[in-house]
Amino acid sequence: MYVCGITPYDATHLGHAATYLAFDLVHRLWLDAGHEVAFVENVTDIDDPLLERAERDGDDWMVLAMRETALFREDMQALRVLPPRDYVGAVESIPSIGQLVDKLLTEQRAYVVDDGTGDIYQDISQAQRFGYESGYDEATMLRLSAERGGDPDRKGKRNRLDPLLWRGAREGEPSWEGPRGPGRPGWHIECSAIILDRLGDGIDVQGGGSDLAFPHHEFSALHAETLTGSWPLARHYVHAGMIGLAGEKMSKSRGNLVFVSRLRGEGVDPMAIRLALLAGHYRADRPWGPELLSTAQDRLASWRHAVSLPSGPAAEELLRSLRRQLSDDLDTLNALRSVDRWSNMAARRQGSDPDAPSQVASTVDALLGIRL
Ligand code: 5CA
Ligand code: ZN
Repeated sequence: MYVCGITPYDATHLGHAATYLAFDLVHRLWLDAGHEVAFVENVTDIDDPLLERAERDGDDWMVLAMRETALFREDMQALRVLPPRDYVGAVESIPSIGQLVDKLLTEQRAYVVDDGTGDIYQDISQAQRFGYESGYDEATMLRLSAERGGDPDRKGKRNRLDPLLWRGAREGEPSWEGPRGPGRPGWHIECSAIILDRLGDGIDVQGGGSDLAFPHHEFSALHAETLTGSWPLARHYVHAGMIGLAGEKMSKSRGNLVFVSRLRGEGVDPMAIRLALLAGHYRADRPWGPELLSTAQDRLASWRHAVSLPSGPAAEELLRSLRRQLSDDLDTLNALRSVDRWSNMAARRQGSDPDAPSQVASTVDALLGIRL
């Protein structure tokens, strides 16, 4: 499983957290099923938004990236997201990215724009299966490309949607030795390179939020498939819904953010944050609100009370229900209700199994990542 990581120019907000929690449930379910899980995540520690933020705040981009990456890892740990096997940066992957871009150029699948910038693009007109990942039509692709970091109006490209593989060095921007001169990597090839290096082709899950369905996952897949000749890059492209605030997607560019670290700083139990985010279905776009958190706090308190009792109803049936519900497209809504039911019965002193409270606590911890 490969999950697209953060671009570390701002702290982890609840939208990021919700997306990583969804894939953490997949990770936990696979471990529970006895699989050995190869889980890799990147951190986009060089890209336009990071440089823009560093410039705006008079920060060193590298210091900004290191600081926000460290904070993200702390937040994930507090939320009990199991860490990836490999956590890989874009910068450390540059030598490998350079080799891949060189191969695409040599095979004439990519071209250098003829305007002295040194920018390199992949020529999508040669790709047979381009577009299968998102399934969007061309007009939608053009619109989303313009909104999400692409450059459909850039002069000198062969096709408007051609994705940037390598950006030639510009005055005042960091650069590294590259396939045809200095520069820095494009966004999508970063994830293709890390996937191919760490997992190989034919992964089970490529994950991220729904805003990555196009262009990012489409082009990461295209780059990798062109390089290996094997298709598809991932058996499942899995996209989590967007968390919103006051009717808009929570995003760094809109500035309507609720940060995990802020809530933690205010003394909110990270397990309540986790529970609040799991109370919606991972694929649904859904709003964040204070009532979500207070419901989760009450729920956490009643679960904690129930597992502190000397006995309760046998834990086996709850374990079976949780496995079944989570295996059904991560049906967390019903999974949480199952735990509610067990807790209510235990609180009413129904069931006399003295092992049940501790067994339920470990089950809820293992499958839902909630420490009671
Ligand atoms: N570094 C790239 C991926 S290679 C990137 O998209 N970084 S990010 O910091 O912008 O987003 C990190 C993850 O959080 C992505 O999977 C993105 O889809 C997800 N995400 C961003 N905003 C939200 C939101 N409001 N709700 C849910 N998930 C979100
Ligand atoms: Zn990615």
